[in-house]
Amino acid sequence: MSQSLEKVLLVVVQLKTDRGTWTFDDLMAEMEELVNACHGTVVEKMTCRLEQVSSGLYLGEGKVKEIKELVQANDIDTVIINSDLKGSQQRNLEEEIGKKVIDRTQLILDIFARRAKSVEGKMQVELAQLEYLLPRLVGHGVEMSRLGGGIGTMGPGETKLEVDRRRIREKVDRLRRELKDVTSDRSLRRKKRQDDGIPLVSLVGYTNAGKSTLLNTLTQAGQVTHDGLFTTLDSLSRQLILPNHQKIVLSDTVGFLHELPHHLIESFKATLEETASADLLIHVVDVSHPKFRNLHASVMAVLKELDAHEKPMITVLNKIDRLESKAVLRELKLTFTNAVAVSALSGENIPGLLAEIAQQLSSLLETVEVALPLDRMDLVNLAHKEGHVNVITYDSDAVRLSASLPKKFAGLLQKFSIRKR
Ligand SMILES: Nc1nc2c(ncn2[C@@H]2O[C@H](COP(=O)(O)OP(=O)(O)OP(=O)(O)O)[C@@H](O)[C@H]2O)c(=O)[nH]1
Ligand SMILES: [Mg+2]
Repeated sequence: MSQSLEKVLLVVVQLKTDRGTWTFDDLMAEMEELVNACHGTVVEKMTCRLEQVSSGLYLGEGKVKEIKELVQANDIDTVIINSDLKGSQQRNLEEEIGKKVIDRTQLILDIFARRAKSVEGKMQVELAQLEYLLPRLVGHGVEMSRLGGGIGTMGPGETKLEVDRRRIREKVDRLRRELKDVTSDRSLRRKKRQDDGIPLVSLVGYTNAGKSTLLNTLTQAGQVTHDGLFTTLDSLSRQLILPNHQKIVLSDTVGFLHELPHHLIESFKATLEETASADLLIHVVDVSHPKFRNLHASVMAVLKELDAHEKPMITVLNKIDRLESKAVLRELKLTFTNAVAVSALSGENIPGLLAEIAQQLSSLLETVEVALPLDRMDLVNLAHKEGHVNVITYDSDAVRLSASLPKKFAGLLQKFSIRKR
């Protein structure tokens, strides 16, 4: 059954104090994409430059009146403002306008709630939603009572609202604990992989940059891709063998957004930190986006917050099939760290990217030349299993081989080295 689209009035506010490279048009375009991702349709748009925020209504009274008129004239269901509103401001606006008013964080949380599939993803979103709700829980006590209540739960003198707050705090604590368990399972697996010397390579980038498409092209992972924001929320990892026979694990995860709400960064921290713990980051940039430099900068800002901005990084200049002229790429290759231009969709220059990944990871491999005693076939098998055997000869006294191996395994063979030091 098709759901009718909610009619939205989009209000894009820029504060006098906002500096930066995002224009009204840029902000509007991104907000529109966010609304589309929520099955809303933008029927009216409004911009507003604010000298200062009004504590009661956030916007000036004149603007609120204008909004009210537009809402009535166009039968609008919802007003969405690209700012962070205090609970009281949101309520006051709703009272004035007579319709639902939503801020940017709530809009993004809503998209995340629609998209989360895995148990962990759902828990992370719920945590972010509850933390968003807590400070806003004023006078909504009656509605919240559905969540809990019951005989014996209300302490003497405690108001309904305090009970609701306490219940939510308890739920937040419980979610945090449960998330920790889920996460520690995964970090154990990651640690095992890293102990095995298999490098972890993480795809990072702005939402819609083409990370999942690239994962699919490189590994046939079958990850869902879509032209819209926040298609992927749950991480997915796949093994990949590079042309130099090195095994790596490549992982795709949630995309970033300019000024990603703090609650989301906090509750997705485990996922994001795992991404950041990679041996190599592949930063996918959609160079066909008119403002791709802004998007690149936003991703770098989130990476900085995760303390991962100085990790080894390859910049993938993606969607080059959409460029009218490729002349711009020459300059971009000089501007961005270890840049490789590709089309994840058509496969153009994927070999170039694979070579760059191998190059960046080469320091994790070691080449050994050894003469292994005949009773150490276990080490011959190890070399085959964990690395790449370049040359092997079976002599009457020893098995001589040259192989590239992750450093840990190379160390095990080293005592049989025949290379002169
Ligand atoms: N023309 C063209 N389109 C591409 C290319 N790479 C990805 N796309 C398209 O861009 C859109 C987004 O791709 P995804 O792979 O879903 O992007 P993502 O980075 O995983 O996005 P999120 O999961 O939302 O963070 C899809 O419609 C893809 O088909 C490319 O090289 N060329
Ligand atoms: Mg994706």
